[in-house]
Amino acid sequence: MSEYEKPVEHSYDADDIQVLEGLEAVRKRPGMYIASTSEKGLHHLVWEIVDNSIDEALAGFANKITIKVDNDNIITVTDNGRGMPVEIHKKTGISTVETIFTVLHAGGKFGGGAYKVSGGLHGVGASVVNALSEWLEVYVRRDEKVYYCRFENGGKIVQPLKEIGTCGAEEHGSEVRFKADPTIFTETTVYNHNTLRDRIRQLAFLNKGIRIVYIDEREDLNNGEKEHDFLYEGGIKEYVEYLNKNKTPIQQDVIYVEGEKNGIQVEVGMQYNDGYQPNIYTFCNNINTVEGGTHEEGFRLAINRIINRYGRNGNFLKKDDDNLTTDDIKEGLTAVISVKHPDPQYEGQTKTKLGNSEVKAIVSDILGDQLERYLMENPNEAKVIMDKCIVASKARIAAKKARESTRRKSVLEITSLPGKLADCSSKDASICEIYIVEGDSAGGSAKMGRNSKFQAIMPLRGKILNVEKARLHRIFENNEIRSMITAFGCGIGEELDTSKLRYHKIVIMTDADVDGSHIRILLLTFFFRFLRPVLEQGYVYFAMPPLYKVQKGNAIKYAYTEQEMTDILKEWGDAKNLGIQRYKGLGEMDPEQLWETTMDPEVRTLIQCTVEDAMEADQVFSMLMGEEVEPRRNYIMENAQFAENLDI
Ligand code: 0RA
Repeated sequence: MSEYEKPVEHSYDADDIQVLEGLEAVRKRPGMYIASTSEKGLHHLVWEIVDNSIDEALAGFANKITIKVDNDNIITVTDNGRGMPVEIHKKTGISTVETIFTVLHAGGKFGGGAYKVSGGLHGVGASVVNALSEWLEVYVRRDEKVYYCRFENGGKIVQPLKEIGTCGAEEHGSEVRFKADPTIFTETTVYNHNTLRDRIRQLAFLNKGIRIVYIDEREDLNNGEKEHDFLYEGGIKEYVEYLNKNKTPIQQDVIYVEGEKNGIQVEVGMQYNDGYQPNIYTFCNNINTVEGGTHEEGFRLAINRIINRYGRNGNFLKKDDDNLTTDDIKEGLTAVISVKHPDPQYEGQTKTKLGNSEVKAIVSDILGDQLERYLMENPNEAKVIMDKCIVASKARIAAKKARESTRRKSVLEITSLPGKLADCSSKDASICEIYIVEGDSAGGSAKMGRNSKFQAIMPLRGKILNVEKARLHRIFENNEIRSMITAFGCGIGEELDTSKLRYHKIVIMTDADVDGSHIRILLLTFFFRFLRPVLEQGYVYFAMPPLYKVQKGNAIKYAYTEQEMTDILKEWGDAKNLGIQRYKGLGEMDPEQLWETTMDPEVRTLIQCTVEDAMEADQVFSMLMGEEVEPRRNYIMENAQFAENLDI
């Protein structure tokens, strides 16, 4: 029961006081009503007001909403709906407009008409915004009249609703202007342009046919984007196209499904791209339900049932084949699932998991029927989808087999270690090191020069697999990668267990040249994607081989950087009687030199690799493999030699 419905035992004045106490409670504990009083909560205010206009539009009375932020960070939200009701409200004795902005939870259910679709999660009502504003004004255009009221200081009425003029009959609608109270929002009262823009765009996708205009007058903050005009007649069909914009769809069109049952509206858009990641977003009443819930369950149920049934009937799946798993079906699938529910129940850690149990069957039935019909009516598209899912399932099965064969079963099975690995004799991981060495000849020197008690050597040959482009099972098929995984002994991905790691130092030893650094990028990318905890826990290092050897008589010095070289030359004077050798690669060093310069723990320098290093490598990689042509071309021009070795 909302507060204004409580039995009225007091006089009109007492009611008035009760209203003020309500808003005062909001100011005392804003955290109970909005997300926070930080930047997030500030933006929350905007969504509270916008939600009301979206409800008016969803009820069929408005088709345009404008959201403006001006130089003083004043927000103005305008719609072309019926205009908020201006007559005296029976229960409060004041105008309905004022009631909306002063009585907690009074948003919506007045006339008992349409339910409140929008918001819901934080649908605490416009009164909360008023309570947390320095001032707030409302203009109503209705029946050819313009009405106005104003509140200050956290919702205290300073101008009760009054008629201030006339307007054309077609100029109906509501306008709310407010300035967030800086004594409440102490961190900031400055809105983030991109936050507003992205959510407004999303609202336009989720509510097809509603035109939402976003105006940001703040020249220094608006990225040069003063105005956005969002209108998507296709709704989430266009949302899915937008999400797949930088990808390569393998289907002509987005599969779009909509339906309604028991007052619950369901909309689903889906389209496959040639990638491997699923991109599935779910919403209830325009809220992104990031924890999923019953609508997502219904979606999974439907795609699983229908794709497998179609696969069997169409003989894509043979008699002995297992069913496709949901993961097989989701590979490369971009989908948006949106439901609108009159009484949503949210669960989960962050209250973003839809809990209403009836939704599961409703989504499953509506999507199932229409998806099946789509596949029947579009056999070419259906074939593309089936082929994609079947390839995914084959890859999954192959990857599982490969994982099983690379998994170190027990210490006794030492014979299964890769042939090219020269293992160390110690089994104490805390002192063991493995050198990943570029090239066979350097590998040979390292094997001879090492201390075989605790140093293992693993030479890498030839082109290393490009993990970004390769599908999972291709990664496991690659010999260099398999050898590394087997040697490390800790498994990878979900099954990774660093307590099983056989070496507490994994040392990447490459030439100090461009190719060497590129091999490092490839290795780091692989570690970043599949062995991240190993990186995070500090087990990965770079060896630092010298650039120069300088000899004067019997004395030898090594220079590891150009600066060190300059220093040595300064110290030893004229170069005429110095023997200077510039190392072009590790292979030029004999075993003793390699030991005494790069591998001997007493003198060597190891650089511990950080996750940031790996992240950067990963980004270079993504850039090389990604869609953007320009940066890739520049990079290839600058690194032509390396690029030849990469199949991009
Ligand atoms: C007429 C009746 C009701 C609300 C509105 C108009 C209305 C409210 C807002 C809020 C922002 N813009 C608006 N435009 C119109 C009451 C609705 C009900 O009780 O269901």
